[in-house]
Amino acid sequence: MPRLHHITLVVVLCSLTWGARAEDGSDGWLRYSRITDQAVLRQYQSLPRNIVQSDSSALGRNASAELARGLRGMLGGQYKENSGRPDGNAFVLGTPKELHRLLSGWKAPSDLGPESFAISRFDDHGHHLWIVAGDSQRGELYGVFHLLEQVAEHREIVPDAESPSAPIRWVNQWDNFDGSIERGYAGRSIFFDGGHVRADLTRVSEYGRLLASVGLNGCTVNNVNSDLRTLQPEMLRELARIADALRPWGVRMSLSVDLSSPQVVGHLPTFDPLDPRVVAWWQQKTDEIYSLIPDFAGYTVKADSEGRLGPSHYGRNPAQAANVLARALRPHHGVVLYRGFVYNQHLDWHDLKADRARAGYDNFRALDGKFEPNVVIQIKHGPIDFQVREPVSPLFAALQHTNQAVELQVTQEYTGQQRHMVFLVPMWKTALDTDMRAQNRSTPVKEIVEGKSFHQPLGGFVAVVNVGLEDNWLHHPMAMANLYGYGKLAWNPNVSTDEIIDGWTRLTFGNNPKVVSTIDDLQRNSWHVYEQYTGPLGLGTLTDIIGVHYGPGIESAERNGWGQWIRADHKGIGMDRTVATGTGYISQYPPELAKVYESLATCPDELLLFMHHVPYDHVLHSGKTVIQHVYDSHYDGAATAATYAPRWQKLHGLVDEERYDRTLALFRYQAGHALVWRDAVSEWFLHMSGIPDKDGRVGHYPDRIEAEAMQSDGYTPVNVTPWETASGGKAVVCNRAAPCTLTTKLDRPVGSYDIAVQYFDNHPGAAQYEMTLNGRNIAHWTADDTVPPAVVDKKLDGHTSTRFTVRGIALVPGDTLMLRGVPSGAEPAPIDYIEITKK
Ligand code: GCV
Repeated sequence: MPRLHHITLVVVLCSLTWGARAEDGSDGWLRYSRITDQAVLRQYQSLPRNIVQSDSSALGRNASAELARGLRGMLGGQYKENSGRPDGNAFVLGTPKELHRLLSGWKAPSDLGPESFAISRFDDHGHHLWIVAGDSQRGELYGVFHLLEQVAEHREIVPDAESPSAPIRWVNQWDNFDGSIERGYAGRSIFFDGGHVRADLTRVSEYGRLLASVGLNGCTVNNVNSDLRTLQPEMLRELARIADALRPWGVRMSLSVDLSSPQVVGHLPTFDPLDPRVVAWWQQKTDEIYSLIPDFAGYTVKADSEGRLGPSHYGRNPAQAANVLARALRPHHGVVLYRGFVYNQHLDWHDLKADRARAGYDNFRALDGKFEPNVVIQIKHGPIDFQVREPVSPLFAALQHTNQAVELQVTQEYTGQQRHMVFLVPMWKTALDTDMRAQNRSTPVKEIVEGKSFHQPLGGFVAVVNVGLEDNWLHHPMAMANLYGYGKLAWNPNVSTDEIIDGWTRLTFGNNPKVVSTIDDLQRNSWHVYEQYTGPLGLGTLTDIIGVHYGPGIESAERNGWGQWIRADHKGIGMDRTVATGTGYISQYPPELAKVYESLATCPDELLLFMHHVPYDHVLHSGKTVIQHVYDSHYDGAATAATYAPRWQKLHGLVDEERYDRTLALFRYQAGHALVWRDAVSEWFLHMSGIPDKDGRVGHYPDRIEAEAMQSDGYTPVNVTPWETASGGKAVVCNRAAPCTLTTKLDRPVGSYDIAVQYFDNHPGAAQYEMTLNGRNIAHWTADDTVPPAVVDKKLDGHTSTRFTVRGIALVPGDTLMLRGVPSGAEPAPIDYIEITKK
């Protein structure tokens, strides 16, 4: 090839490669991908190419740079940024004061509240201007992201103004200084490593940008189970670097602090919040923090909960503790987010009146009105702990003279840990829209936390996010919809689920109608589907609650002090929380709502077993019995999860390969794991109730061959615990260095079949599996997934059970199928069963 052509080809290839940048998910919903549709481009052709930034703060500069970056990415061409008076058509960014300096004739909108923005058109000396005005630079930045979102969704840019629902719109990260993340499922911490703040904080700044783009303004960067070194002077100096990285995005850093710090860090003989030395210590420590971090947002406090020390140690209450911190923060405009998650984890299971759900109300109700004005009680949306379904916490209606924030969880601790697709916005909206009827009037949770219902000055929204170092932040490409959706709801809790998911999909995967409608549909229903196969009727997630909270582990809920009981016996199931015969929890709700929950006639089916103990043959409003509902919902949910992969496959070629492949693999995994859930829960209920499934599915698996029933060379049977997480309660393992085999003769009629192998993928270890048919290799795979993620689990159980399916295999009677397992390290190539289904 002549040299010149060679060079040309290299240039062309380079630009092609550059144009088709790898879609690893790191841009989240801020992809700014080039618009190629000419009709769409035409609607933006009159947009200015000049950007005038009227102020020179870091935030202001970021706002104009972001506008240039976004428009350049989507529309192409160059954008000039400057700060002088516009000398042509331009975007002009600024606060009213700065804008007036440049454009004396421009009038600021009268209702530009805190952090709000207004986008308007203005003609000045014949120049057509788009003004992005923010009441502060933060508002300006929000206006820029809003404008860019319109373009990315191919919408017309129109004058618009928005303001946030509430001042607190924070995220919490449960990151530890060693770099691990409690309940984090996407790799290690972006903030910490090896006991220190990371040297490279690029990802932190990128995270700040993502948060700002959906209007979030605060980030607690360390675990609420706070490291006792957090407030040491040298650690604070390191932490200040994180605040520096977040500041240009208008995100203020806050820290989780342990209330024993005056003793541990300050070497005082006490941490009693009422001791004057302790009061002085908090004052001095807070001043020290502000000298390093002038915009420090405040403290997040977990105390007297799950082993953390707290004011109860000295017979003090949460208000006495919170107020000491609040008084120290107040001169600096900082706040205390004191968590309402205070409960006794050593409850007496034998006591039928004991009830963990009561704890929030019981601990805080009497303190209403006793907190300083810069204290906010941070309340998990349900009274237990982020289960797949809970009623809202009664504490929201009980605190009428205290600031409140609702705590949600983006990290999917009890909802599939970002290995299952579960779009949580519908769940959060159910909670936020719940009308608590406090004072016998409309008081939806969203309006309580916004401060509207009881006229509180502060309040808002917090979500535990736990992004990690993985490229795409949360592991599952679909999971970022939860972070985006959380931000949108915190900004405006009245925005609809449809609007949120549609916006996210367009920004994340583009505007192709087929792509948009497919992803929107998949996401929209995914919470309901997950609830169907993991814990219907208000039972909560039927997971291993004293372990990793991932796969099924039904009985783990019972007979311990944690109080996530389902109180199942051979006759019935459910927590009796009624006033009449139960724990009295229901009385914590305002009377109108309590009345609905107290009566079996009005209690909604989806919360029935949270509120009542009933026999298995109790008939629901739907007309089904409880037991049949449990069976049906598990079968229906797993069947719907099995449709995700084939529906996704219809998008092949319409979505970039990287995210397409990753999502497909996760959907296939989810389909298999939904079956693990389905079978474990249904079998367990069959065993407990003794009532058969009227459709004859539970306990009857005609297409299965148990591993322990196959002819073995080297494989030995083992009992699996809990028993319901393996078919027949047993599996086989290869406990020798050499490979083991299982062989069986098939007698299937001639036809095409899918052959699924249910096996266990332990972590660590990478066992190899091979399947042969009449000596011919038909499949080979490695068990090297991290399921459940980031947790070393050597056990065979509901977390590690998974499946591999080989499709479209032609069978005739008399075929010989052989499975060969090659153990690796701690992984003995375990197998549960094979299932052969006709295509
Ligand atoms: C950070 C649940 C989680 C814990 C978490 C706790 C909390 O119990 O399992 O990991 O601790 O909630 O919210 O404080």
